[in-house]
Amino acid sequence: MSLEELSKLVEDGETEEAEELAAKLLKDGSDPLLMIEELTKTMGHVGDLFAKLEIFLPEIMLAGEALSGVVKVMEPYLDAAGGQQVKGKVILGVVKGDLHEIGKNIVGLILETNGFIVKDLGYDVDPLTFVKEAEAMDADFIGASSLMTTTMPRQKEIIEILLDKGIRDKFKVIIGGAPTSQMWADEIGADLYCKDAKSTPDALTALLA
Ligand code: B12
Repeated sequence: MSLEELSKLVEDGETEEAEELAAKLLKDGSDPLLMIEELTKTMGHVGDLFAKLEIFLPEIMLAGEALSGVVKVMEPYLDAAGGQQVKGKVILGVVKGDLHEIGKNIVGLILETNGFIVKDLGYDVDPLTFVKEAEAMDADFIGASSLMTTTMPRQKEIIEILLDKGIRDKFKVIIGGAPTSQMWADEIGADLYCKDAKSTPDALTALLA
Protein backbone atom coordinates (compact mmCIF):
# COMPACT_ATOMS: atom_id res chain seq x y z
CA MET A 1 0.00 0.00 0.00
CA SER A 2 1.85 3.09 -1.14
CA LEU A 3 1.65 6.44 -2.79
CA GLU A 4 3.11 4.92 -5.97
CA GLU A 5 0.23 2.45 -6.08
CA LEU A 6 -2.20 5.31 -5.65
CA SER A 7 -0.54 7.19 -8.52
CA LYS A 8 -0.87 4.12 -10.72
CA LEU A 9 -4.56 3.69 -9.86
CA VAL A 10 -5.23 7.36 -10.70
CA GLU A 11 -3.27 7.10 -13.93
CA ASP A 12 -5.30 4.01 -14.86
CA GLY A 13 -8.56 5.75 -13.97
CA GLU A 14 -9.53 3.20 -11.33
CA THR A 15 -11.67 5.61 -9.33
CA GLU A 16 -13.14 3.24 -6.75
CA GLU A 17 -9.87 1.51 -5.96
CA ALA A 18 -8.03 4.84 -5.85
CA GLU A 19 -10.57 6.27 -3.41
CA GLU A 20 -10.30 3.17 -1.20
CA LEU A 21 -6.51 3.25 -1.15
CA ALA A 22 -6.45 7.01 -0.52
CA ALA A 23 -8.83 6.56 2.42
CA LYS A 24 -6.58 3.87 3.85
CA LEU A 25 -3.36 5.87 3.37
CA LEU A 26 -4.91 8.96 4.96
CA LYS A 27 -6.25 6.93 7.88
CA ASP A 28 -2.76 5.53 8.39
CA GLY A 29 -1.36 9.07 8.60
CA SER A 30 -0.24 9.96 5.07
CA ASP A 31 0.09 13.70 4.44
CA PRO A 32 -2.72 14.85 2.09
CA LEU A 33 -0.58 17.75 0.78
CA LEU A 34 2.19 15.35 -0.19
CA MET A 35 -0.44 13.19 -1.87
CA ILE A 36 -1.65 16.15 -3.95
CA GLU A 37 1.93 16.94 -4.96
CA GLU A 38 2.52 13.37 -6.14
CA LEU A 39 -0.79 13.13 -7.98
CA THR A 40 -0.20 16.46 -9.73
CA LYS A 41 3.03 14.92 -11.09
CA THR A 42 1.05 11.84 -12.12
CA MET A 43 -1.38 14.01 -14.09
CA GLY A 44 1.56 15.77 -15.76
CA HIS A 45 2.77 12.35 -16.85
CA VAL A 46 -0.74 11.46 -18.10
CA GLY A 47 -0.70 14.69 -20.11
CA ASP A 48 2.68 13.79 -21.61
CA LEU A 49 1.39 10.36 -22.67
CA PHE A 50 -1.60 12.11 -24.27
CA ALA A 51 0.68 14.54 -26.11
CA LYS A 52 2.69 11.57 -27.44
CA LEU A 53 -0.56 9.88 -28.58
CA GLU A 54 0.14 6.95 -26.28
CA ILE A 55 -3.24 7.45 -24.60
CA PHE A 56 -6.40 9.28 -25.70
CA LEU A 57 -9.06 11.59 -24.26
CA PRO A 58 -11.21 8.89 -22.59
CA GLU A 59 -8.18 7.76 -20.58
CA ILE A 60 -7.43 11.33 -19.45
CA MET A 61 -11.06 11.75 -18.47
CA LEU A 62 -10.94 8.60 -16.35
CA ALA A 63 -7.70 9.70 -14.69
CA GLY A 64 -9.27 13.10 -13.99
CA GLU A 65 -12.32 11.46 -12.45
CA ALA A 66 -10.13 9.24 -10.28
CA LEU A 67 -8.17 12.29 -9.05
CA SER A 68 -11.38 14.19 -8.31
CA GLY A 69 -12.59 11.17 -6.31
CA VAL A 70 -9.37 11.10 -4.29
CA VAL A 71 -9.64 14.85 -3.60
CA LYS A 72 -13.16 14.30 -2.20
CA VAL A 73 -11.83 11.59 0.12
CA MET A 74 -9.11 14.02 1.24
CA GLU A 75 -11.44 16.88 2.18
CA PRO A 76 -11.95 16.01 5.87
CA TYR A 77 -8.21 15.54 6.32
CA LEU A 78 -7.49 19.04 5.05
CA ASP A 79 -9.99 20.62 7.40
CA ALA A 80 -7.57 22.33 9.75
CA ALA A 81 -9.22 25.73 9.76
CA GLY A 82 -11.99 25.40 12.37
CA GLY A 83 -12.54 28.72 14.13
CA GLN A 84 -9.66 30.58 12.51
CA GLN A 85 -10.12 34.26 11.78
CA VAL A 86 -10.78 35.15 8.13
CA LYS A 87 -7.49 35.84 6.35
CA GLY A 88 -8.90 37.19 3.10
CA LYS A 89 -11.61 36.91 0.46
CA VAL A 90 -10.90 35.20 -2.84
CA ILE A 91 -12.69 35.06 -6.16
CA LEU A 92 -11.52 31.88 -7.87
CA GLY A 93 -12.15 30.38 -11.28
CA VAL A 94 -10.79 28.78 -14.42
CA VAL A 95 -10.54 31.18 -17.35
CA LYS A 96 -12.79 31.31 -20.41
CA GLY A 97 -12.41 28.40 -22.82
CA ASP A 98 -10.77 26.16 -20.24
CA LEU A 99 -12.54 23.25 -18.57
CA HIS A 100 -9.64 21.93 -16.48
CA GLU A 101 -10.95 22.42 -12.97
CA ILE A 102 -9.26 19.85 -10.73
CA GLY A 103 -6.28 22.04 -9.79
CA LYS A 104 -8.56 25.03 -9.15
CA ASN A 105 -10.79 22.86 -6.94
CA ILE A 106 -7.78 21.79 -4.88
CA VAL A 107 -6.61 25.40 -4.50
CA GLY A 108 -10.11 26.44 -3.35
CA LEU A 109 -10.26 23.63 -0.83
CA ILE A 110 -6.85 24.39 0.63
CA LEU A 111 -7.58 28.11 0.86
CA GLU A 112 -10.89 27.46 2.63
CA THR A 113 -9.28 25.09 5.09
CA ASN A 114 -6.66 27.76 5.81
CA GLY A 115 -9.05 30.53 6.76
CA PHE A 116 -9.89 32.20 3.44
CA ILE A 117 -13.42 32.85 2.17
CA VAL A 118 -13.59 31.55 -1.38
CA LYS A 119 -16.22 32.19 -4.02
CA ASP A 120 -15.67 29.56 -6.69
CA LEU A 121 -16.95 30.69 -10.08
CA GLY A 122 -16.26 27.30 -11.65
CA TYR A 123 -14.65 26.90 -15.07
CA ASP A 124 -14.98 28.66 -18.46
CA VAL A 125 -15.31 32.01 -16.69
CA ASP A 126 -15.36 35.22 -18.70
CA PRO A 127 -12.65 37.76 -17.67
CA LEU A 128 -15.28 40.43 -16.96
CA THR A 129 -17.15 38.03 -14.67
CA PHE A 130 -14.02 37.63 -12.48
CA VAL A 131 -13.89 41.41 -12.12
CA LYS A 132 -17.61 41.95 -11.49
CA GLU A 133 -17.72 39.16 -8.89
CA ALA A 134 -14.60 40.53 -7.17
CA GLU A 135 -16.24 43.97 -6.93
CA ALA A 136 -19.49 42.48 -5.64
CA MET A 137 -17.66 40.43 -2.99
CA ASP A 138 -15.23 43.23 -2.16
CA ALA A 139 -12.59 40.52 -2.56
CA ASP A 140 -8.92 40.84 -1.67
CA PHE A 141 -7.80 38.41 -4.37
CA ILE A 142 -8.75 37.29 -7.86
CA GLY A 143 -7.38 33.80 -8.51
CA ALA A 144 -7.39 32.67 -12.13
CA SER A 145 -6.40 29.21 -13.27
CA SER A 146 -5.38 28.27 -16.82
CA LEU A 147 -4.24 24.83 -17.95
CA MET A 148 -3.70 25.54 -21.62
CA THR A 149 -1.31 27.80 -23.49
CA THR A 150 -4.31 28.84 -25.60
CA THR A 151 -6.27 30.14 -22.58
CA MET A 152 -3.42 31.85 -20.69
CA PRO A 153 -4.15 35.20 -22.44
CA ARG A 154 -7.50 35.31 -20.61
CA GLN A 155 -5.54 35.82 -17.36
CA LYS A 156 -3.98 38.90 -18.93
CA GLU A 157 -7.44 40.16 -19.96
CA ILE A 158 -8.57 40.18 -16.34
CA ILE A 159 -5.73 42.57 -15.50
CA GLU A 160 -6.47 44.71 -18.56
CA ILE A 161 -10.11 45.08 -17.47
CA LEU A 162 -9.01 46.11 -13.97
CA LEU A 163 -6.66 48.71 -15.48
CA ASP A 164 -9.37 50.03 -17.85
CA LYS A 165 -11.79 50.43 -14.96
CA GLY A 166 -9.14 52.19 -12.85
CA ILE A 167 -9.44 49.58 -10.08
CA ARG A 168 -6.20 47.62 -10.56
CA ASP A 169 -5.05 48.47 -7.02
CA LYS A 170 -8.21 47.11 -5.40
CA PHE A 171 -7.41 43.43 -6.00
CA LYS A 172 -4.34 41.23 -5.94
CA VAL A 173 -4.36 39.02 -9.03
CA ILE A 174 -3.05 35.50 -8.47
CA ILE A 175 -2.42 33.14 -11.33
CA GLY A 176 -1.72 29.41 -11.51
CA GLY A 177 -2.05 26.28 -13.61
CA ALA A 178 0.54 23.95 -15.17
CA PRO A 179 1.63 26.07 -18.19
CA THR A 180 1.83 29.35 -16.26
CA SER A 181 5.02 30.63 -14.62
CA GLN A 182 6.61 33.48 -12.71
CA MET A 183 7.80 34.80 -16.06
CA TRP A 184 4.21 34.90 -17.37
CA ALA A 185 3.02 36.56 -14.16
CA ASP A 186 5.69 39.26 -14.58
CA GLU A 187 4.83 39.72 -18.23
CA ILE A 188 1.11 40.30 -17.60
CA GLY A 189 1.58 42.23 -14.35
CA ALA A 190 -0.03 39.67 -12.01
CA ASP A 191 0.70 40.10 -8.31
CA LEU A 192 1.55 36.47 -7.69
CA TYR A 193 2.19 33.15 -9.36
CA CYS A 194 1.79 29.99 -7.28
CA LYS A 195 3.11 26.75 -8.65
CA ASP A 196 0.99 24.58 -6.36
CA ALA A 197 -1.93 24.67 -3.97
CA LYS A 198 0.22 23.95 -0.94
CA SER A 199 2.17 27.21 -1.21
CA THR A 200 -0.89 29.37 -1.94
CA PRO A 201 -2.28 30.24 1.55
CA ASP A 202 1.07 31.49 2.92
CA ALA A 203 1.85 33.37 -0.29
CA LEU A 204 -1.53 35.13 -0.15
CA THR A 205 -1.13 35.98 3.52
CA ALA A 206 2.32 37.46 2.80
CA LEU A 207 0.84 39.64 0.05
CA LEU A 208 -1.64 41.23 2.48
CA ALA A 209 0.97 41.87 5.17
C1 B12 B 1 -7.18 15.91 -16.67
C2 B12 B 1 -6.96 16.63 -17.98
C3 B12 B 1 -8.09 16.88 -18.77
C4 B12 B 1 -9.52 16.57 -18.32
C5 B12 B 1 -9.98 17.68 -17.34
C6 B12 B 1 -10.97 17.14 -16.32
C7 B12 B 1 -11.40 18.20 -15.33
N1 B12 B 1 -12.60 18.03 -14.84
O1 B12 B 1 -10.68 19.14 -14.97
C8 B12 B 1 -10.31 16.59 -19.69
C9 B12 B 1 -10.38 15.17 -20.21
C10 B12 B 1 -11.71 17.18 -19.64
C11 B12 B 1 -9.35 17.39 -20.56
C12 B12 B 1 -9.75 18.00 -21.75
C13 B12 B 1 -8.88 18.62 -22.63
N2 B12 B 1 -7.53 18.71 -22.50
CO1 B12 B 1 -6.57 18.24 -20.89
N3 B12 B 1 -5.42 17.65 -19.53
C14 B12 B 1 -5.64 17.04 -18.38
C15 B12 B 1 -4.29 16.78 -17.68
C16 B12 B 1 -3.85 15.36 -18.00
C17 B12 B 1 -4.25 16.96 -16.18
C18 B12 B 1 -4.79 18.27 -15.61
C19 B12 B 1 -4.93 18.11 -14.11
O2 B12 B 1 -6.03 17.89 -13.61
N4 B12 B 1 -3.79 18.14 -13.35
C20 B12 B 1 -3.77 17.91 -11.91
C21 B12 B 1 -3.93 19.24 -11.15
C22 B12 B 1 -3.95 18.96 -9.64
O3 B12 B 1 -2.79 20.05 -11.45
P1 B12 B 1 -2.92 21.56 -11.94
O4 B12 B 1 -4.18 21.76 -12.65
O5 B12 B 1 -1.65 21.95 -12.58
O6 B12 B 1 -3.08 22.38 -10.58
C23 B12 B 1 -2.08 22.56 -9.60
C24 B12 B 1 -1.20 23.80 -9.83
O7 B12 B 1 -1.00 24.13 -11.19
C25 B12 B 1 -1.87 24.88 -9.03
N5 B12 B 1 -2.94 25.69 -9.65
C26 B12 B 1 -3.81 25.39 -10.62
N6 B12 B 1 -4.65 26.40 -10.86
C27 B12 B 1 -4.34 27.38 -10.01
C28 B12 B 1 -4.90 28.64 -9.83
C29 B12 B 1 -4.38 29.49 -8.87
C30 B12 B 1 -4.99 30.82 -8.65
C31 B12 B 1 -3.26 29.06 -8.08
C32 B12 B 1 -2.71 29.95 -7.07
C33 B12 B 1 -2.70 27.80 -8.28
C34 B12 B 1 -3.24 26.96 -9.22
O8 B12 B 1 -2.42 24.16 -7.93
C35 B12 B 1 -2.84 22.86 -8.32
C36 B12 B 1 -2.59 21.88 -7.21
O9 B12 B 1 -1.28 21.92 -6.70
C37 B12 B 1 -3.39 17.86 -18.38
C38 B12 B 1 -1.88 17.60 -18.34
C39 B12 B 1 -1.11 18.58 -17.45
N7 B12 B 1 0.17 18.66 -17.63
O10 B12 B 1 -1.63 19.27 -16.63
C40 B12 B 1 -4.00 17.88 -19.79
C41 B12 B 1 -3.82 19.11 -20.69
C42 B12 B 1 -3.92 20.39 -19.87
N8 B12 B 1 -4.97 19.00 -21.60
C43 B12 B 1 -4.70 19.36 -22.82
C44 B12 B 1 -5.63 19.36 -23.90
C45 B12 B 1 -5.05 19.64 -25.28
C46 B12 B 1 -6.99 19.11 -23.70
C47 B12 B 1 -8.10 19.15 -24.77
C48 B12 B 1 -8.01 20.30 -25.78
C49 B12 B 1 -8.11 17.78 -25.48
C50 B12 B 1 -9.07 17.64 -26.64
N9 B12 B 1 -8.50 17.34 -27.78
O11 B12 B 1 -10.24 17.81 -26.50
C51 B12 B 1 -9.36 19.27 -23.88
C52 B12 B 1 -9.66 20.76 -23.61
C53 B12 B 1 -10.94 21.01 -22.93
C54 B12 B 1 -11.03 22.48 -22.55
N10 B12 B 1 -11.61 23.32 -23.40
O12 B12 B 1 -10.54 22.87 -21.51
C55 B12 B 1 -3.25 19.80 -22.97
C56 B12 B 1 -3.11 21.33 -23.10
C57 B12 B 1 -2.06 21.73 -24.11
C58 B12 B 1 -1.97 23.22 -24.25
N11 B12 B 1 -2.49 23.78 -25.32
O13 B12 B 1 -1.45 23.89 -23.41
C59 B12 B 1 -2.59 19.13 -21.70
C60 B12 B 1 -1.36 19.90 -21.15
C61 B12 B 1 -2.18 17.68 -22.11
C62 B12 B 1 -1.08 17.65 -23.15
N12 B12 B 1 0.19 17.50 -22.74
O14 B12 B 1 -1.37 17.74 -24.32
N13 B12 B 1 -8.08 17.41 -20.05
